[in-house]
Amino acid sequence: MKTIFSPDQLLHAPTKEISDGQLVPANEVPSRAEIVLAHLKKAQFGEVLTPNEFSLDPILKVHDADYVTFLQDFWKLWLAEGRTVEEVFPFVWPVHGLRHDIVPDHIDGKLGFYSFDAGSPMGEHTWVAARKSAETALTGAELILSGDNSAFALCRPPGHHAHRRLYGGYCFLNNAAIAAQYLRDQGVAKVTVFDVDYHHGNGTQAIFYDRADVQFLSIHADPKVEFPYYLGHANERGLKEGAGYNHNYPLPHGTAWAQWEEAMEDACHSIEKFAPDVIIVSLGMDPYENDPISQFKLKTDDFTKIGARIAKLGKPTLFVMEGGYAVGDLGINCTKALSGYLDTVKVGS
Ligand code: SP5
Ligand code: ZN
Repeated sequence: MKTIFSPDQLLHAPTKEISDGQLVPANEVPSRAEIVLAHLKKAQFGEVLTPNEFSLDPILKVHDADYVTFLQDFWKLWLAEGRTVEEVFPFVWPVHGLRHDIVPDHIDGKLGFYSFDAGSPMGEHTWVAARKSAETALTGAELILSGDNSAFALCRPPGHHAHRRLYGGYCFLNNAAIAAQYLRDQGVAKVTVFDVDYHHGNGTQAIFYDRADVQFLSIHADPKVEFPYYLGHANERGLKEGAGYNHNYPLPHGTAWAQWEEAMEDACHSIEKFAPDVIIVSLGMDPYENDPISQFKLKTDDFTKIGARIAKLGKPTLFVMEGGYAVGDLGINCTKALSGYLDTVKVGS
């Protein structure tokens, strides 16, 4: 299995984030990608490619043009306002009852308009890194189109919380959604996005919510008690043509393998019924028992089992990295998921 990664993805390097009422050390840091890369190399997992370059078109198929312009320009606007702080945060949002039809000119107004949390630090190089991260996913999609049975897009920053016109949850561009849409535009009829990150993939869900050509399934901590709080309940099943193509598995804090696996079995049956041409896995390693921001209890070997079960679905599969913050164990957990997949594919073929 080939891995795609660009060192430019390391340029987004936040040092702190706002969480639990205070400034705390950032969780979504460059070393996450470096340790995954180091482990894949150590395991001689396969070739590592740098992403191809793309025009903005495949990104603009998923994200609104004004939002993409904001991501490109916010640093300039920040400096123009005389700000010297290196990390950029919003602090005011257009929630219920406030207007959404006029985008403010001021940087602070724009930051809140285009975000849903204060936990996603941005800086001078965030746009370059986020664009490369999306191109990493797109290159993975190209590998699948050219006949590879699987690929690993080592995306960072992650993507699954980003909506068409909102950043949040450390995510700016929705890498998995951009890859899914690209596959559709290249003639792939049906795509499944299967999200195993600890957090609900609210962005991906929202992007495909009214569509029957992209199925979305997510196993995650119950939003009643976990970020992103306002989406990810079991009764969100899709709208219009998309009705029945969205599946959420909210699980309680403390969930360990037996309960997680039960949800995965149900999800896999829905995937089999949908019969996609390609599966995109939003691969978050944060269901891990030692993850600093998660309250699930999966063990390292459980990631092998996740990979193996996905392999049994028997479809071309693009793995797109999402979260996972136990940096010391992230490389091993990610390698386990991918090798669990690959070893099972080999046995089956
Ligand atoms: C891609 C991804 O995994 N994004 C996750 C973003 C989560 N941000 C909110 C974190 C809230 C942490 N609360 C628990 C802190 C334990 N001290
Ligand atoms: Zn997560």
